[in-house]
Amino acid sequence: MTASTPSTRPAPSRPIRLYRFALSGHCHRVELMLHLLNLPFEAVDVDLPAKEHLQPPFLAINPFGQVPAIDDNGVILSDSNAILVYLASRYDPAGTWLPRDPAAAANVQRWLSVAAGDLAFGAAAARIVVAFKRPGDTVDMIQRANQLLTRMESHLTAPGASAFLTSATPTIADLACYAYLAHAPEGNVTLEPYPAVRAWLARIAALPGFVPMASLPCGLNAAA
Ligand SMILES: N[C@@H](CCC(=O)N[C@@H](CS)C(=O)NCC(=O)O)C(=O)O
Repeated sequence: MTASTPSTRPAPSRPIRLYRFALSGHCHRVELMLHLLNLPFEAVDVDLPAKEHLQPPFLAINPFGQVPAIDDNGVILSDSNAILVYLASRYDPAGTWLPRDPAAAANVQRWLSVAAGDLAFGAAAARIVVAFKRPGDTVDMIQRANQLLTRMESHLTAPGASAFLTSATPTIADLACYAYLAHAPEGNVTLEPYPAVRAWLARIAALPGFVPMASLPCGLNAAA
């Protein structure tokens, strides 16, 4: 491409179908990526309380019976982090959201693993118990969430720390970690002791095209 060639970004030939549950942080990270990349999509709400995700039509899309999943003109994918990798690789050829440099890509992957590990079993799990009245003892979950938040606070305030988790510009690592931390108070996890984490969350929320996940009036967000 020469300097005079207009830059063209690949676009789907038809809107991407996103199977989601609107109160799921796993789904939110995918929906956020679609918005930030300005990709056309249609949301298909899967009724988790009615167990629609365990019925044959949805199991044909994701045999694991979980949202999110996408159908991009016949490319059917599930697992939120895998979908983020796909969308960034397919529709962001500049590599802004998923760098190609080996070390930079590995640093992004490291945070995707955090999102699927400490975050999922900590803050996200506590929110599920509190918000959706699932059985479970939140003590260990909240402790795990605070351990992660303490580590993130150190990471974001270390000498030479960047504005986002892995670089000066946001990547899919930031999107994967955003929703369940922004909504951690709904699971009785306070963000009060973590000013750098709160500032990082605010930087993500200020990105052009950002869309929030709906807040739930539970946990620390419950009306006093
Ligand atoms: N590893 C999966 C986890 C997705 C997940 O846990 N989805 C939840 C909603 S937040 C779900 O579909 N739960 C239904 C179930 O597991 O029965 C991902 O990253 O997409």
